[in-house]
Amino acid sequence: DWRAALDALRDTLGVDGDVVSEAGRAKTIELFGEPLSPRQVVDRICDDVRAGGLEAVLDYTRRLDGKNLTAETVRVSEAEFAEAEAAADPAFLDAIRRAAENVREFQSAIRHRDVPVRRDLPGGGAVHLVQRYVPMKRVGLCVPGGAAAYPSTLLMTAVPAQVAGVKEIAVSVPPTAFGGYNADLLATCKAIGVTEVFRTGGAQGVAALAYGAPTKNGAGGVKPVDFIGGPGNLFVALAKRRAFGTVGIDSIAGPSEVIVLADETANPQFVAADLIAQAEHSPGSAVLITWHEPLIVAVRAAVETQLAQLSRADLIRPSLEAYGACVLARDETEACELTDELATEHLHIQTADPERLAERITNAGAIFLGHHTPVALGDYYAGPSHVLPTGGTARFANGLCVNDFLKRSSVIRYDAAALQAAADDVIRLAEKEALTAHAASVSIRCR
Ligand code: HSO
Ligand code: ZN
Repeated sequence: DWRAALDALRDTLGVDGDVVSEAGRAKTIELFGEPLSPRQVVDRICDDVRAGGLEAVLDYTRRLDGKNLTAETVRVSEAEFAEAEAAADPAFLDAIRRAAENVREFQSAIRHRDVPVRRDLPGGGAVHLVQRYVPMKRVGLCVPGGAAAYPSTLLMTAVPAQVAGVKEIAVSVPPTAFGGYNADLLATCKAIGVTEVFRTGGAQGVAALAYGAPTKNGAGGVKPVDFIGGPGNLFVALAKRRAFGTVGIDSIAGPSEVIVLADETANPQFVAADLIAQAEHSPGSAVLITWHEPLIVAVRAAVETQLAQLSRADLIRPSLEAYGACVLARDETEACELTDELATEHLHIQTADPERLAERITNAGAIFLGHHTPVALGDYYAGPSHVLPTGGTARFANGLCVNDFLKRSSVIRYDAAALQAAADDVIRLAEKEALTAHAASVSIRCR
């Protein structure tokens, strides 16, 4: 039952955070002396960081990550960046630079620009209106580092913020070999000019960014940010939710998903490779929807042969079995309706005329068209951010982009003649609301 499989995946994030698993029960008794739900754990961590500053962050880093860090070593030093850069493969750094350039180009092109509106009144008088955009001053970005290293996620969050014009970017990454001690990740920071990186994972990392985490003597520590973006595990997601209101956040990212929408022109080997690649995120959901039954048979066979040759098959197979599916739709229309209802993170349309089908889809985080556009291009290289809405939230949420790091203000200016022309209407509206002082603030200017 593929619907159940997809629901199961969407539940793995469990952003509600109220369920206490057996493992969680034991672990929280060990750490906190009582069984706590993930939400309660996050509440406690956030409260402690608010009260205890960096010392509390370092204490949780010791207890949860098993790392003994100090006010000095929690932040990546200049020397560590330089060392990482020297150790990095030059060809890798070249690829990073080209990827960053693609992201920069696309994000610059879609960046909101100030919009002026001028209203010249027939009887004289002018109204100037502007929708003005300014970058946030200081943002925090979460980069995961539990199961794999993600230099690409640094690119896909930091470059959009840079293009927005954000001056201060602080990165929170777990203190792991895949995170804050990963030479490729640190070299990537250096390559794109990100200099403030804290080895603080999980909820304590988010709390430090949201509330600030000063040292006792006030020197160093983490300064609070205005906005926190980027993906993470359940604890990161819950902490972001909790911090929302104190700071802005992007949408909450859960496990990765793809729907491949394909017809008889699709290459079953390509489709199989795409499904397997998404399952590699483990958990990752990979669903084929087609109205051409022979394709399902061919894709299933291709998945088997490809898995037999893959080094990471042990990781991928369980994810495919639990969260993968091939769905036979009656026809193209039913396939599109189903796809739209599922509101997937990635949609890859591998049909004869993918543009035409894409027009029928409202809900999808990113849409990949044609036989030569694997999702990996979007993950690493094309230009749109790979931080995308998951779990069906593409019905209302958007992928991260440069504009998430901008704020808008409306700017309004009337001259005397324009105010005179507007006065009667405004006074009438104010009096209807019985707000006579509002009315007076207009009439006092119009004699
Ligand atoms: N597919 C992930 C992004 C990613 N893939 C990073 C590989 N590295 C979420 O869109
Ligand atoms: Zn991916």
